[in-house]
This record gives sequence, structure tokens and C-alpha cells, in this order.
Amino acid sequence: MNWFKKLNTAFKKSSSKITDNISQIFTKKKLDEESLEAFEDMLIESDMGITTAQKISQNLKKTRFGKDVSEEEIHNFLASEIESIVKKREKHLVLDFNNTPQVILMVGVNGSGKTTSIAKLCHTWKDQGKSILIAAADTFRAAAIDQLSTWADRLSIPIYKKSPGADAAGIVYEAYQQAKKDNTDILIIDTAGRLQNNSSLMAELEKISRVLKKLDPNLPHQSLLVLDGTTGQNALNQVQEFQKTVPITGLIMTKLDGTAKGGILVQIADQIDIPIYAIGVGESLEDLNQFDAKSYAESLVSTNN
Ligand SMILES: Nc1nc2c(ncn2[C@@H]2O[C@H](COP(=O)(O)OP(=O)(O)OP(=O)(O)O)[C@@H](O)[C@H]2O)c(=O)[nH]1
Ligand SMILES: [Mg+2]
Repeated sequence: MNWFKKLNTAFKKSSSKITDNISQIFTKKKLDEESLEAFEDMLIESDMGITTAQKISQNLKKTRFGKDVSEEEIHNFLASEIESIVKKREKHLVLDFNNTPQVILMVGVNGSGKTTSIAKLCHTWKDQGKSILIAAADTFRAAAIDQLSTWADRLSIPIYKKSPGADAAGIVYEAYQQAKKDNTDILIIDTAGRLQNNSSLMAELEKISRVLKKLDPNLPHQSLLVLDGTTGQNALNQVQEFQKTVPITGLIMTKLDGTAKGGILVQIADQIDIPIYAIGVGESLEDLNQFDAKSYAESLVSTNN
């Protein structure tokens, strides 16, 4: 299955909802205040947030108010608005293999998809022939190390781990030494899920970051925040809060296959200047896609699922 098709399938829920709503809203031919308001509400309901929804509906008003509009026109308009918003954040995760190990720190709230995304990224890098070490720095959740070890075994990638409860920053320190010694291309660090308002766990993350900076002020090369696409509005707050502890260099948004909303990505792209590197559209190793603005926009508003 090519990835565009896959994305279309993945967004079936979000897009069919938007599609249904568009056909319900624009029953009259003329674009009036009432249909504009319903259009804006629909965008808010799909998690695009008030500011972004208003901006899009104002743009629609500016060009089409009082005119006859077809459903197809609205679809095309919305797809192009979404594309222009998210296009700004469409970037590829580029690693500098002249400077190894490239150190990638994965952070996010509980269950957002950090560990699974690590496995998916490693799968891609392995295909590219890169050597990898995974650091199991989630020593907080009891089963976390086993979960990561299972993925590492499946991928035949070495993992640096200790017992549950061990000091996470210490593991990161030692894993870096190991990666350096072995000339490893990539060191990727799995961290415990933490709510952005949990000060003691945020302090632990700060310590991990401090330890890395002591090893080399340029570390980590990437701090990727993994967001659960089904979380809704809280995702925006997660970005803002994590950003205060570790400067986030990129976002991965997961579970876009499981949401009837999906618009949160549009809102984040509109309001936060951080690249979106990848999206998760399922639980298997192949289900991580590079973020592509055009395909995302078209799939979100697609009429032919
Ligand atoms: N449908 C779907 N499920 C996903 C995706 N990414 C992760 N999951 C699932 O979400 C659940 C949590 O994923 P994990 O990778 O364990 O999340 P985590 O952030 O490491 O969780 P903690 O370590 O507990 O904070 C698992 O059941 C994954 O299979 C995705 O893109 N789509
Ligand atoms: Mg995990």
C-alpha cells in the first residue's frame, strides 16, 4: 500500500466527519453568516481551536461571502487553507552523521507513543544501514524496560538498560559513553511518560538534559516531543510546557488513525513554530510516516474514503 492510500485510510474517521458536516452545512447555495458560523463550529469540533478556526472561516468570508458556493469548492478551499498552514512545519528529520553518535531524546506525556515511535524510527534507520543504541531511561513505569527490550530484540538493535528504579540520567550518561566507544551512529533515549505539570518528573527530565549538556553542550541533537493526536486541546499545552524544560526540536504526532478529530495538528502547526517530522498512523513498525502537508490536508478533507 503506498503511503498516500494508507494515510487516506488512516484519516477515514476525521475526514468522513468533516465531509459529512460540509454537506450538512452548505445545503443553501449562498454563503451567509449562518453557514459560516456552522463551518467555524465544525472546525472547532475537529480540534482546530478557536483562533485557527476563526482565521480559516474569515478567509472563506473574505473571498466568498454572499456568493454561491459548491460543496466541492468548500472542500478545495479547506484543503488548501490547511495545507498552507501545515506546510510551514513540514520538515524532514535530518541527522548529521559526521558528528556521531547523534543523540535523540524522546519525551512526552504517558502513553503518547514514545516507545512505539522509537521502534518505528529505528526500523527506518536500520533499513538505511545505521547503527543504533537504544537507552532505556524510562525506569519509572514497571514494564517499560521489558516493552523496549522486546522491540529491540525484534529489531536486533542493542539496548542499554538497568533495573527499574535506576537513575535515568545515569543511564543516559553511560549509554552515551557506550555509543561513543562503539562508534554508534544514533543513540535514541526512551524516557518515562510524564504529565507536563508533574514537577518532580519534569525535574528528572531537566537532569537528563543537564547530564547530556555536560557531556557535550550540543546534546541532545534532537529532542522530539511525541503527542497523542487523540488528546485534543491539551496537546498545545503539552508543547508549551515541555518546551520550558527541554527545547523541543521537532514533533511526532501519533494515533492519527484513531481519531475522529485530527485537526489538533493544524492548530499546533498554526500556533507553534516547531517542525512536525512524522505522524503515527498505526501500531506496527511501518506505521510512521514523514509528515507531508499536502497529503495530510487532502486526506483530512477527502471526499472519497
Ligand atoms: N493506533 C495507534 N496506536 C499507537 C500509535 N502509536 C502508539 N500507539 C499505541 O499507543 C500505546 C502506547 O504507546 P507507547 O509507545 O507505549 O507510549 P509511551 O509514550 O511510550 O507510553 P509511556 O511509556 O507509558 O509513557 C501502545 O498500545 C501503542 O501501540 C499510533 O500511531 N497509532
Ligand atoms: Mg514508553
